[in-house]
Amino acid sequence: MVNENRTLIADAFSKTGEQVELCGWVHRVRNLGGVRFIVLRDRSGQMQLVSDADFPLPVESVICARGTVRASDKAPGGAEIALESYNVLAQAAPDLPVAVNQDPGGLSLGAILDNRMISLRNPKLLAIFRIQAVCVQAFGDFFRSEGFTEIKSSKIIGGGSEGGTNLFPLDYFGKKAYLAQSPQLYKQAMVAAGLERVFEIGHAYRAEKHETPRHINEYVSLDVEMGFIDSERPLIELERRFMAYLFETVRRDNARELGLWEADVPNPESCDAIPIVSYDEAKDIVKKTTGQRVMDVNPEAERVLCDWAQKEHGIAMVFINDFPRRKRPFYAYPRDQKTMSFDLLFRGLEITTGGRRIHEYPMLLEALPKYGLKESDLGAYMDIFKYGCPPHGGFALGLERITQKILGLANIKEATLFPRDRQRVAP
Ligand code: AMO
Repeated sequence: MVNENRTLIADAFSKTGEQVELCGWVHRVRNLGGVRFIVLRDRSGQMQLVSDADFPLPVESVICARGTVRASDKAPGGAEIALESYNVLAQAAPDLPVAVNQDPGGLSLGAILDNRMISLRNPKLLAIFRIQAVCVQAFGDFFRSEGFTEIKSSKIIGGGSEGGTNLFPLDYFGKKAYLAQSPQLYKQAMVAAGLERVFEIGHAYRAEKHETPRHINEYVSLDVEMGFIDSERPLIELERRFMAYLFETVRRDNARELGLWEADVPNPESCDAIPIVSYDEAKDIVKKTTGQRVMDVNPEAERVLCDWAQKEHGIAMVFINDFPRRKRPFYAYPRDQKTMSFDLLFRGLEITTGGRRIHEYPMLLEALPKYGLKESDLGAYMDIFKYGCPPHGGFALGLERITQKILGLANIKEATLFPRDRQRVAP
């Protein structure tokens, strides 16, 4: 029987002199001069159990342990348990494929991902996903408080939403379907349906063949869309406030996890100082800083721009707006030869794309051929505009990229529970 009233390890530290029952995983076992020091781990923390008796269980076995809490200067956290008895809920095999009680810095990414089911038990690796969970929560809380309604749109779609490439085809009862590249068209539909402000947290699929530290084939897209705006500026200001809220929340709720990684988020107040530069200005800044002319804001340019922003504005983040039409999908709202669209870079990486969308039916009809599209390619999407849609826009953040950059992880796959790449569909 499992005692449902067991004490959580984090709470046990303040129960000196009391008898407690803790349940968790055997994290480490040491035998020093006949005394066994067993570190037990649960979701709230770790605690040392001390026993004179033999302790034959392999690490990662799951037990419930009973004993008295006593203060000890030598024990981590200042208290330990004098182990009196325990029962075994599950005995682990002795050949653990990767160590989970050491700094994962010694493991290759391949070893971490090949043994994902076990490597996730490493408290430092698990901490990544505690931070990620707080990011998801902060996103929902912030946008709900701003009057946005959460939606869940289908991930099986009949055609592309971000252009025809990078689509995963699917045999759908003998018909061709695809995995959604983004909820783009659906979030616009829900603004027009009358919700005005919507957000979605869901997977997006990109059949990108390249192998980079910033791409995965399945990622979590944090999407926002809102009506009654007439440029990208209100979206930028909304995202600026969201980023400040996110950093404040992570700093408050993830102090322990940030500590494990020796990482920190930018000062929330400094989000007010994130500069907004146009696409052309961004390229000029790169040229001035490096002496090199760039044709595009490529990954190297993104790093240069964030270093520049850190130096000039005190925060390694930059909004870039005014992207040329050829760089943006058909739905981007034009401003001369440019578009009312933007990206947000954070610590050298694009984490957001957004902008105002074309909402006028005639303008959309005119734009489609420029992107090699016909009205019939978009099917029911066109009804959104044919029958009255407010001016609107939105943006999307990549959850894994935010997590990666908060923690300074070298590869986005480290910030993905079960990453999907060209080689990897399991575990
Ligand atoms: P975009 O395609 O730029 O825009 O994607 C938005 C954000 O999603 C993340 N992202 C990815 N993360 C990991 N691996 C990938 N392969 C990947 N692709 C994208 C990035 C990126 O900034 N519909 C528009 C958004 C909008 O305008 O609202 C879109 O999907 O963080």
